[in-house]
Amino acid sequence: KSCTLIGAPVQSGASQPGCIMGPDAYRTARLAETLRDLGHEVSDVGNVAHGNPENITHMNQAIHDLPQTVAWAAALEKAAFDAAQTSDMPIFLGGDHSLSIGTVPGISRHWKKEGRPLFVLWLDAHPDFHTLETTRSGNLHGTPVAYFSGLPGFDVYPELAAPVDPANLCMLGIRSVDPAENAALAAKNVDVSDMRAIDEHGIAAPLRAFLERVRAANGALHVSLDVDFLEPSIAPAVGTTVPGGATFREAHLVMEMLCDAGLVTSLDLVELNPFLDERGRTASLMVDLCASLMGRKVLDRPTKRF
Ligand code: DIR
Ligand code: MN
Ligand code: MN
Ligand code: MN
Repeated sequence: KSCTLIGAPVQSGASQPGCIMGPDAYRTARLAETLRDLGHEVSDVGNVAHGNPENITHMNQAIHDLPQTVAWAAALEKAAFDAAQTSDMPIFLGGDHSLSIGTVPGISRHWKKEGRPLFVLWLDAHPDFHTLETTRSGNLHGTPVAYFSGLPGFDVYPELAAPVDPANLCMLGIRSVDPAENAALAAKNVDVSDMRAIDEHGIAAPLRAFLERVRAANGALHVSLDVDFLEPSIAPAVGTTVPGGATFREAHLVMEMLCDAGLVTSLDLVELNPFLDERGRTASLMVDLCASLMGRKVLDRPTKRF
């Protein structure tokens, strides 16, 4: 496959700085070389830059860095749309999760043009389903899914060319949900498997059911992988750790099943904060998960070629 690495050093959507270093941490952890060793053609197009932020305000006084986050969204929407024209697999190197305010709408615009519905797999401790009215933290990384799903109240974000149907979402790993998010997820009947459900049924069952829906609809599939999806003891480099996350094997199994399904068309790697890492272990784990998604197998590591 032709993979395009696109750096998105966004940190305006998070509460603490550090995600700005994410793209270079993935490069340092040899993401490009790892994917090339799996037989893929990889180009790293460097980091996206945003234009001048406009003077945008919102009634919700908790919100911080709205102008910069909107400027990132506009730049990343275009970068994502452009990359999707030429690449089999745009991979966005975050950056906090507010980058998906740009990447998912840009990817979705591309697939609308191609006449295929976009599905989104959200691997996260959090549903990121706040509107600008409901966010209490004011951290805009908590808003991308509500926005790109077309919920109202996002007049100051860029207009969506192709909202994602909430019926095309699947969330796995969820274990920290604010009351307003919970109400909105229920109202939209979003497919959420929280950690309690995963404990009981395993992580394969809900993923398999979702992948069958994607395949039946001839859908494209965007995967958004938040570091805090993972158990903090194996992935400490994230500002919003929540205990009880996906284990090493649960996370690799998700990636291996996604690889086998052959449906994934784009990927976000988000919320890595290298300032909080332990000698690059979280960055390396994220690279290894990406490798599993892109074809690395347990039984023939490391260089099976396709
Ligand atoms: C919390 C935490 N729901 C908030 N959100 C996220 O700030 O709105 N943490 N996305 O990663
Ligand atoms: Mn997130
Ligand atoms: Mn999260
Ligand atoms: Mn937050």
